[in-house]
Amino acid sequence: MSFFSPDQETFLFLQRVYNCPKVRSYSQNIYIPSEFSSMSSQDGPLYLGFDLSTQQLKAIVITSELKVVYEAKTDFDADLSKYGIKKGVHVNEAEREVYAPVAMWLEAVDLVLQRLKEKGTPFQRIQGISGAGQQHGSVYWSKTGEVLLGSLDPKETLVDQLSKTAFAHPFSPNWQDGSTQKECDMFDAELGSAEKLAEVTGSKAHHRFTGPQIMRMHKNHPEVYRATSRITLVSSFLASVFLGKIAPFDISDICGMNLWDIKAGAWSEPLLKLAAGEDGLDSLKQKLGSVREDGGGSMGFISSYFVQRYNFPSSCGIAPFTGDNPSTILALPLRPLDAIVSLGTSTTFLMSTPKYVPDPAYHFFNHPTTAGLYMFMLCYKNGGLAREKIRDALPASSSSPTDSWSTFNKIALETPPLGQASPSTDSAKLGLYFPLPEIVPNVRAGTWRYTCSSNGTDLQESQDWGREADVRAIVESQILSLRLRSQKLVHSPSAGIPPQPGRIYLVGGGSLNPAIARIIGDVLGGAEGVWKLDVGGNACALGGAYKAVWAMERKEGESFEQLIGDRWRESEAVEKVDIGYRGDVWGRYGDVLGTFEEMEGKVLKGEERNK
Ligand code: XUL
Repeated sequence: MSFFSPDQETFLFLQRVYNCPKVRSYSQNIYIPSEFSSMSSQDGPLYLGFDLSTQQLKAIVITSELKVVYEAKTDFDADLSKYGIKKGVHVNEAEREVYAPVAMWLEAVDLVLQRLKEKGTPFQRIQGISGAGQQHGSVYWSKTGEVLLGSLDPKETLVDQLSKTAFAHPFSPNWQDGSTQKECDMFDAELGSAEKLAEVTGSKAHHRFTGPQIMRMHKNHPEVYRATSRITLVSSFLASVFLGKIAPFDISDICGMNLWDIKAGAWSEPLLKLAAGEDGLDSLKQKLGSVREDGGGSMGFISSYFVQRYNFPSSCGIAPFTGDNPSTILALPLRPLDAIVSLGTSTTFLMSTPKYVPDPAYHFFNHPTTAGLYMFMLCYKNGGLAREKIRDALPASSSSPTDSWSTFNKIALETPPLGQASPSTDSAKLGLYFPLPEIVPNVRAGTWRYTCSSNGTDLQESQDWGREADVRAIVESQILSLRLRSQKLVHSPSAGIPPQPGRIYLVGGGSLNPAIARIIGDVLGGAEGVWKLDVGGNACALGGAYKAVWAMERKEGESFEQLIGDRWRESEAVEKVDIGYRGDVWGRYGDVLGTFEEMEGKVLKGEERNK
């Protein structure tokens, strides 16, 4: 087994970014900055963070000391069903199109601010705003839109003033859209291969990525493309509304477009040309506009619309808004080697890392605040729903009929690792459970079961092994996939401990499940344990609010990790739910990790045959 330790350059870089004892020793983290400790919470500055997600617009107001003081949300289905959406979007099954009405988002902004006002939010104290948008979605602004943004009448709503003429297209293609297969094939081919595209832009081509979406818009609706004066992402759309002019792209969210050359720090001209078709490179360059390298600071003061309508101070700064995943890693002072596992409907795995090792199976983005760091992301389609399917096939528990997970959890914890009561005689069970077509790896929907020996040899396809054995096998298989794909990014956290994450933080619905936490510890390790991040489903909006604090209050050269690390109160935000690394069991999963990859390879080969 090879043990990676950070090279000298990486070590010095990390020391600079994290040069803060409070970050290294979270448990002593009860510091309140002296300049604020004398102020009562009645008069200090406040910061506002947004999350414009698929189904809701959430807003969260915090103090300089990171204390949450007000929260409100607009729920699209509950509050704005007049737009005819379901779960926040329209779906055109025939074309696999998924899109959201931009007017609905504008209406949601006034509604959420109205709700904050009704809760008594002292808008006059808000000194900075930042936030997040669902990634990849694009908004097509007209020339009139740019002008209108800067001259809004505070007596009228945003939607009344902007929805009719400010956009060249009334909808924003959504990240769930699957309509761009042809465009993706052309993107993957343009630089030579999917591997090359991933190397340059951080990801191979994906249906939802903005470049293929713009290309399809240009092809199918050239009149929309030509009437578009500016294109924003969802993050820079929301920032633009608050800024009163089109905001530049954020340096992290831009990596979700398949258009940005990460290493060169510039647009990839061949890819822009491809998307712009016969309208040419310059047409798209103009529509995209500039990119802001700094994730902090202020892009300008808040639009007078909000000053007059809601009483924001005219000195309130607008910091860059970023994507929802980059914003989630800002909900705590995440250190390199620490990982966030988001266990929602789908599974997302996030790490902040100084290493750039792109691969078509995953995503790299620039880190949203810290130059030289990257965000690594794995984004699965199958997660909670796949586990629920296995759960629902089990008999209901008579002892705790109200806890739908009790039978599943009991079986998961009582089943030995890899389903082997005796590792020397029993075969290890490995499965893949994808009720939805998966992207990691890229295979159609299906279930596959294999066995192998404890040392990973003798991989054999297996028959159905019964509902009970599927329980532990599905959780193990989801976590083995995370371990397989993150292994190049981790190094040994301390002498004698093999390469693995430091802390593993769980967020989302599945984070409440003790059996999953335990199996994560067994399979993935976590030298400093498995933790539940307890921020009430608001990690992303909270990350936006923390970003606003850092953006406005940072001292020269002060990193996000230093500033937030100093103010973050661990005991109020996280709870240890498993000890994490246990050498023996972790080693057993290591012995079959290569075989797990071999099994995926076999399934992928079968996929080729089925095409
Ligand atoms: C990430 C992705 C989703 C969206 C919406 O690539 O598509 O996570 O950001 O949450």
